[in-house]
Amino acid sequence: MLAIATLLAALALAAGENTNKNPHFVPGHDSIVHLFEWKWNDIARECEQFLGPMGYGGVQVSPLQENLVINNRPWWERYQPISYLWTTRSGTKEEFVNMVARCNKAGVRIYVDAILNHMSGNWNNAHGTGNSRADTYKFEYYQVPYHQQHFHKPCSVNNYNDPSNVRNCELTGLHDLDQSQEYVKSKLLDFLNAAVDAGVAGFRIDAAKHMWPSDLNNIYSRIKDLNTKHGFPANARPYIYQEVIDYGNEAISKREYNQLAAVIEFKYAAEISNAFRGNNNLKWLVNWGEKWGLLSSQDSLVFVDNHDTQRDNPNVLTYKLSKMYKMAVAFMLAHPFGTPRVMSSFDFQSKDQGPPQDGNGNLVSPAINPDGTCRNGWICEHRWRQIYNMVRFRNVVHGTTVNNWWDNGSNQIAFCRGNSGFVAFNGDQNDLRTTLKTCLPAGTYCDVISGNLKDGRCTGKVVNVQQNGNAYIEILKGEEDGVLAIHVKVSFTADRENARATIG
Ligand code: LAG
Ligand code: CA
Repeated sequence: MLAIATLLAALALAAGENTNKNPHFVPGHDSIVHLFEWKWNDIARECEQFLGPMGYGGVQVSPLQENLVINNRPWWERYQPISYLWTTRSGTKEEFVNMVARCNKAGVRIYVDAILNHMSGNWNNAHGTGNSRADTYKFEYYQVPYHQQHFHKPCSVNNYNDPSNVRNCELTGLHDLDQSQEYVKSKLLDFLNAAVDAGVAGFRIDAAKHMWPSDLNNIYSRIKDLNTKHGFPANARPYIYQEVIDYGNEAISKREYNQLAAVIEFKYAAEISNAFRGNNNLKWLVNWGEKWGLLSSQDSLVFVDNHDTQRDNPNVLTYKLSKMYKMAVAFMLAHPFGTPRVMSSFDFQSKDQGPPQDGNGNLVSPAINPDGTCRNGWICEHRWRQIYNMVRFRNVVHGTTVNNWWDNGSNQIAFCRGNSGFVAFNGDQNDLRTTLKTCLPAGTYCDVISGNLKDGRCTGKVVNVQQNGNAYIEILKGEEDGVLAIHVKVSFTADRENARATIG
């Protein structure tokens, strides 16, 4: 009996059940989309109408906790908490609870962006999106309540060679909570546990680098198991991914945090943008993963751009450089490394510009065009065919490895995912026209980057795989996209006489 119990425990650990590293996707679903600044009601509808059917695994939502109202309503006001009430521009508590239930039912998990490090900066007449008040200069947050003694003495984070400075001082003037105090921990835990009760699957931990790993470890260990009423298995721990920006040149390392939970891999994002911008040959991606200094796959939440880097970091690819961006995102989704997060942005011209809103500061909902894309200022990268079809690809090839890597010695690369999928990239300034091994059964396949299968035919490129698994692959330098992807769920049977579409 004991042996069986030990074995079961070991299996659970291997599957990530008892760690904070399992995203708890519903089978047939994968990848997280960050619906930055979306309203809860709109997310609920998106889960039912688009994300669930397309096989997305989850949504990272904007912060749930009440924030300070700031003039001109920049997006970043949401990173200045004033209380733990669930009232924000995204909606009310009731709307949040309703959204989580509807998304779970649609097979889509919800992850909350949790701000545990700090409250607001100093502002006159501070009031919140739920009408809470604060005297920020006196560190009085009446609703929580927090008083001056719950915060570190103010000093500025200004020395990234000094862990105490980074963790005990104020990040850009934001009042820094002292998580070593039991009172502070209990307030944070009440907030996190209420979200677990509502059915969320986990949390992004904002500014994790600015908190002590020992304090975080204590907090994580006291979060409840996920709510079985929302379809989670018994004893399931929340998925936790920590924001630890580590490009390798500071005193604090991501390796102090991956013991506790998953970590957001900023080095992954930096290297991917660098390569797909043409600053590093794509052929080097042959050994993409830990050999590049990344954490292990299970420990890594991976991404191309996020809401900060798309504004602050000129080296990062974003929707604004769409051809290279789509190639980078397609590579992330095609490659098995890490848990991918797709960014879904609103259009912006300047760093501070807030999300689409009306004259009263209410968020404006995205509207959907006939072709499925968004308008009203919302970019909705997650609704771009080249991106949602690669989420589907990832689901279809789930459980396979990268095999039959091919490259031309520079920026044309291709690989198989088992015998289920094949993908090719052309990052060179010349055409790719060559016969490659696709590893797929003979048949006719639709390239899911240039089109879809519609009414029994491909709206984009057609790829004919021969009996030996080879196919002629063409990606011309001037094409809209530099990727081609095929998989077994968008194909015709090999017998052309009764060509029947498989849409599975
Ligand atoms: C994060 N991760 O650690 C978020 O991803 C990032 O978006 C947050 O910064 C930051 N940490 C704090 O949660 C954002 C903006 C900042 C903004 C801050 C607070 O990038 O620009 O600071 O949210 O709203 C703003 C002003 C500062 C000012 C500060 C305090 O830009 O000049 O000192 O507010 O009032
Ligand atoms: Ca801190």
